[in-house]
Amino acid sequence: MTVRIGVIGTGMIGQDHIRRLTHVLAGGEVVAVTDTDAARAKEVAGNLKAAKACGTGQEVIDDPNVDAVLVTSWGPSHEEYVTAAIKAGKFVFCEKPLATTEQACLNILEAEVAHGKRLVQVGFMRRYDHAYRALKRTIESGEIGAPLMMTSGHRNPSVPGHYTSDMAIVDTAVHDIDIARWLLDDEISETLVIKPRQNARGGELHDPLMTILRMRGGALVNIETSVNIEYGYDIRGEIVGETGVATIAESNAVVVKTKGMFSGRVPEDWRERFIRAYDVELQEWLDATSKGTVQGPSTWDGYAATVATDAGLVALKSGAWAPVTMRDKPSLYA
Ligand code: NAD
Ligand code: ISE
Repeated sequence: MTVRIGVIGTGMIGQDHIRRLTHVLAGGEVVAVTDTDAARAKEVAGNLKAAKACGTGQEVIDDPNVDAVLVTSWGPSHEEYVTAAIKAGKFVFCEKPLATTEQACLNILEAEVAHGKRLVQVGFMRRYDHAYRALKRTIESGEIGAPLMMTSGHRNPSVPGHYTSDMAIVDTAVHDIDIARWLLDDEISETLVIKPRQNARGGELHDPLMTILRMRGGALVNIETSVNIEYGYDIRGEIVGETGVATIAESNAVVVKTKGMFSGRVPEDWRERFIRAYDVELQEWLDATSKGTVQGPSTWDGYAATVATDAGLVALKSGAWAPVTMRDKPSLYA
């Protein structure tokens, strides 16, 4: 069965996902798109074989030809579309963050629990990356003993003009928060956000930021968020265990040695670094959707990550540890 997909948001990642759904993956076809920038949606639809440009996200969701919805619009708009897709009983893949506030995530969670069946997958693509999967296998094998500390480096060469210091936590560190929960198989109990000397390239932005998570089991996670580091998109991860250390290797395929030097490529952006992870993520989503199921990161995972980013915003302002307090986990996500 071909899953007919409606895409809400045809910006950078919307277009990248449409490219992979159309030219790389099997079992899906984009049949409708929309964007608040109507000209952009029209242009994207025009480049596809059988897609129409719709005036609104709700129109995409209501379209009887749309089996499943891909939400790739700006974070603050996710709640409206994901909730509407749940109400329509349609599977929905929502790019991270699930929503930008704890309350918005709770509203989605309550809508899905009321529906009684999982419909939502959140775009935490690191869980599909071969290096992170190898790191998880290493932890689970017991080879380095119980994990005690994790370091997560999240470096962007630059960010667009509308990017704010809050986004460094809500939009960027949210990936590290999710991957820490997943790798350590634990929830977060509190968080602290520290401001180092500011990178002059970022103007007023608090950049870099150092976010520390204390997990319920006691492990500490140290997240560096640098969003103006110029040299490339560099994602780093290391776990210190009781008897050993496991580190994500450099992502370049080739190391060049010449004239007394060695070098390798640093990815330009997330599209390059995680290209295969996005492919696996969306292929697995298509396969599950065509069978009427969902398997990837859930609404609960999206909610848990945003509870931590909300606490991170409190900690950024106060300079003190902020508690991360979650509601009980509904049995739907057991
Ligand atoms: P973008 O600014 O390039 O594109 C967003 C698009 O959404 C724009 O075309 C904008 O006009 C449209 N839009 C905004 N509000 C809308 C609304 N209410 N209805 C319909 N369209 C609307 O941004 P982007 O980089 O593509 O990011 C989009 C989402 O994807 C964000 O949630 C972001 O965090 C996420 N993202 C995830 C990854 C990842 O690695 N998983 C990478 C990049 C972006
Ligand atoms: C962007 O939205 C992403 O999700 C990228 O993966 C991340 O590295 C970047 O900082 C975000 O703005």
